[in-house]
Amino acid sequence: MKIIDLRSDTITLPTDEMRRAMYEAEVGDDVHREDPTVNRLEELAAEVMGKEAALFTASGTMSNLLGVLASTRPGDEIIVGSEAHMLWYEVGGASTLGGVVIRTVPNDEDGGLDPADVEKAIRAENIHFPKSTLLCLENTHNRCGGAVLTREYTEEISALAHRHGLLVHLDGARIFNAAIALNVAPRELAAAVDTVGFCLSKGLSAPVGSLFCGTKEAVERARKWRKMLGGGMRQAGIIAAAGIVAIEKMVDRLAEDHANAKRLAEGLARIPGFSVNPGKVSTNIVNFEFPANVSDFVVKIGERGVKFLARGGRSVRAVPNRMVSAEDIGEALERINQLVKEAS
Ligand code: TLP
Repeated sequence: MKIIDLRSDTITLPTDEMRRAMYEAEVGDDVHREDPTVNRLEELAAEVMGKEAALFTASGTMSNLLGVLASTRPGDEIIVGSEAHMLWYEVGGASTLGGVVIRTVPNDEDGGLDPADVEKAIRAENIHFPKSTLLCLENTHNRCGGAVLTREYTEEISALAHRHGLLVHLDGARIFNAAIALNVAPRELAAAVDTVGFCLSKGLSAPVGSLFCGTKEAVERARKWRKMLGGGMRQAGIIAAAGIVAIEKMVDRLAEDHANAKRLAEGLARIPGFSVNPGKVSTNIVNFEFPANVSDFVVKIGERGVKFLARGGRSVRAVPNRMVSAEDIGEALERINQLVKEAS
């Protein structure tokens, strides 16, 4: 039985071309900035995001943490969406290691924040208050089903933050998915923000890594923090080499994942009892609810070789990725149909 793994795009394995590039990578000690492959990856990332500089980091979590550390001081307050990955899944690093207060404003279902809510959350100067110094955005938005933020929206909300003296960090773990969905260059989606992190090891299929991008000054501050966190790596060109292939060769194919996500959502919508809105699926993430009469859906369908991520209650997440073909989506739907028939 073929395993169809839809838990996340993080499960994608490196391509043969990546493995060859890793084998052949020219390397040096990156703490001394002597790894030519890391340097090339960082230059490429800065160029693609339209920023002055970039830093290779271990993970998306580290890039987001560096976004906080590079732009705030302990005791500051950061404004984050109520559904943000930074709030839910990053172990509270911003408050534990950055010493900042995390203030949430509600995310709408399209991953955005109401400018009026953000404005209300920004603190006035008052002896009793922490200082609001950073607004955090997410594009695409993980918990909001891969929703995309447009360039126009990002500009509007960033201008508001800047007017009040805040900096803006964008969790762009899947910014290439947003760029493909909107048919714009990623640098357009990052133009208005001060710092942006993006991942190599999700849909782009590299084995490890993320890039933190911003001004030279912000990236130098982040470089020092990365060292303190134990993230100064030595011959990191071995993994950076795969990242270069990811950026140069793997972006356009994300459209296939988006088409498969749509196909999956449309198929699920036709199965009695499933609740999903295919019209809301714009990238590679599908959030759906399974029928009330199928208990333990994720476990049972997992036993039939289709892996999903349980989100709590009857809510489930699927993330089509390079390891899953259009035929696999059809096969997954067939196995789900069968399970539902047996349950009713
Ligand atoms: N998300 C993972 C899990 O942590 C849930 C996934 O499978 O989707 N920002 C966003 C928007 C993310 O989705 C993720 C990873 C990260 C940051 C963190 O990236 P890593 O896993 O590289 O630390």
